[in-house]
Amino acid sequence: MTVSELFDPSEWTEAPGAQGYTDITAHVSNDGRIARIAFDRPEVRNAFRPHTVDELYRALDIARQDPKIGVVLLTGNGPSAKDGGWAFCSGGDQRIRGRDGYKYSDDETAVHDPARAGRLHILEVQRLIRFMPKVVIAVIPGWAAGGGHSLHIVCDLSIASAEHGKFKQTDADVGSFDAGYGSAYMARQVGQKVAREVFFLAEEYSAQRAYEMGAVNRVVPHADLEREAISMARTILGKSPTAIRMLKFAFNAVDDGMVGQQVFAGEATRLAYGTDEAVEGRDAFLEKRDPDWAPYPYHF
Ligand code: S0N
Repeated sequence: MTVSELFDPSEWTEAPGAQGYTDITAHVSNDGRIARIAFDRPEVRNAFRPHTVDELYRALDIARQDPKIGVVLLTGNGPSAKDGGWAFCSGGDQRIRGRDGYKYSDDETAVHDPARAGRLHILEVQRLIRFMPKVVIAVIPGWAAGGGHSLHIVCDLSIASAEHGKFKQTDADVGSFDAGYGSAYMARQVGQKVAREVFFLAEEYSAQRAYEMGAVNRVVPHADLEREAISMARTILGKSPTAIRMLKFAFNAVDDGMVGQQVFAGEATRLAYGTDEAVEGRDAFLEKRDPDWAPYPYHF
């Protein structure tokens, strides 16, 4: 079965656990170092329902915990068999939105679990992307709209199809609003005036315009999109994993307040644990003696 017209099956192996997914696909490059996770609902421009978000979170978290994976590509399969349209993601599935949020089932007679009603758990996916110690690249073959627009904004890098990459922040058209990373962080990327225009006017703009405003890193011919994304990933994989992780969290920290500081400091602590100095502290405690800090200077 063809996953997507842009998907090269010779590059990828199905990710562990991916057989059960219905709304996404998940693959790992043959060398195990890149994950490709894709929305797989092209007939609705890859809109997500709660079940899609559950699968997406699971696939991203598996990639986060896989020590070989250094880069995650997040994309949308296509084109739509209905009309040939391409999409990265068009946000929340409006067909199943109720007064208490998005429903798990579009069957009106189904019994809904009140504990799951109204959960805005796409925001949990945004935080997972933001805080995973790996580079996440949005690979945009078509529409990035609404909550799909926000997902690309929160990714570390974005690469878009020159022919089909299209952007539109429709939140205010349908009565929703991403008042966190989707808007405030976009303003950090492109400036307040431009971000406000994108949200307040909700006009379509091209991949080229997204590149000019600084929201997209590269615009490439449609047929080359995934090849270029893999090439970007391989360049990043040639760098020090620790350097990339520390850089990502350093870029985040300035906007993430004490949580950003906590994440960055957690990584610093991990590094510190590897020093002889930290080992001396632990050993002194376990050996019930005073630590000997003499070999460890106050660096200047
Ligand atoms: C993407 C658009 C611009 C594409 O236009 P185009 O190419 O003309 O295609 P269409 O003919 O419109 O669409 C093709 C088929 O796909 C269906 N469809 C498209 N998007 C959706 C969607 N989001 N939900 C359900 N169906 C969708 C069309 O209906 C059509 O189907 P048929 O052929 O059967 O008619 C255009 O489609 C568009 O504008 N789509 C809607 C974009 C949108 O408004 N999305 C929702 C925005 N809001 C969110 O995403 C909220 C996200 C969220 O969850 C969140 C985020 C932060 C804080 C809280 C939340 C929260 O949970 O609420």
